[in-house]
Amino acid sequence: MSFTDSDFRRMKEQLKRYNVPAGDSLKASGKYFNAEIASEVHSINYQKLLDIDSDNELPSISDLGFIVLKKVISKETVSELRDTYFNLFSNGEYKKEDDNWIHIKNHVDPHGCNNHPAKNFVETDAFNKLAKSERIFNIANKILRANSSVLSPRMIVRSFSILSKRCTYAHRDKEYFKTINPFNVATCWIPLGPADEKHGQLIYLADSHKKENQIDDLVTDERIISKDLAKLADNLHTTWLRPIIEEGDIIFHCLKNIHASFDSSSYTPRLSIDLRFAAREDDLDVSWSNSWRGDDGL
Ligand SMILES: O=C(O)CCC(=O)C(=O)O
Repeated sequence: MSFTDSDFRRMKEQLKRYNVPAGDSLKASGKYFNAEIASEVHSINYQKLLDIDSDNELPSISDLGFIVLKKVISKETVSELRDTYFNLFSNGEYKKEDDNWIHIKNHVDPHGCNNHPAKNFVETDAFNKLAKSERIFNIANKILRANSSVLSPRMIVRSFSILSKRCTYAHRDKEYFKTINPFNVATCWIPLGPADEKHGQLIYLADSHKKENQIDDLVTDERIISKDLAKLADNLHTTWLRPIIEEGDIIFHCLKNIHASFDSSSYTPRLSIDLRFAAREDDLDVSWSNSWRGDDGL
């Protein structure tokens, strides 16, 4: 495939916006903020997790806020899912070059709305095979200390790049997923491909799940907490943590931890899915019983 001169001009213009001044690191909603690399207590190898017998020794997301599971998904599965997703677009929105998908232009419809293909992706066999895989359920059971955890039917897909108009604002999942026992529910975030400091990955506000009452007062009518990540961290006397995620790794986080993404500086899209697992059927949010659509308000 080849790019036109105007493609290159547009890309150069957009990349100029990302000349980060010294001392600053990342940008969210156009504003700079800093994030520390999350320490190793926040990550565990998939096989090691499975080998833990005693509940007391399992990592606890109600204590840690989030945990990265290493080496869960194969490179082939990631690549198959990326191909499945980007091939659903038929008007030149994405192009594959040297085995790498590149975002060329936005779809005419908003993400997952009207004829936007994101909502078809969650119905594909490839998507469902991964979301309902034994490996993911094994992790959910361990994290929730459950024998047979339950997957909420509403499963979300997101794709961000330098062409995205917004990122994910700071929020807690408990504002969206209503359950009688938030500690019996966990979100599983699965990046499909690059998810690092260039691609607007998920970041977590350290220990924010332990400041629940203080944070309850900050939640806006739109259910978000802030678009200004630096100010939020300062006000709560804490820091943003950026987990290191390699291809095949996934994250589980608790519903009370504040998390966000930040502006991508890449044309390679950050594709990801997020699932909700509950320890028991009764812990599910019944308003999440339908298939995801972009206009669900999430
Ligand atoms: O992928 C994102 O940017 C947001 C995901 C999220 O907020 C979640 O999984 O709870």
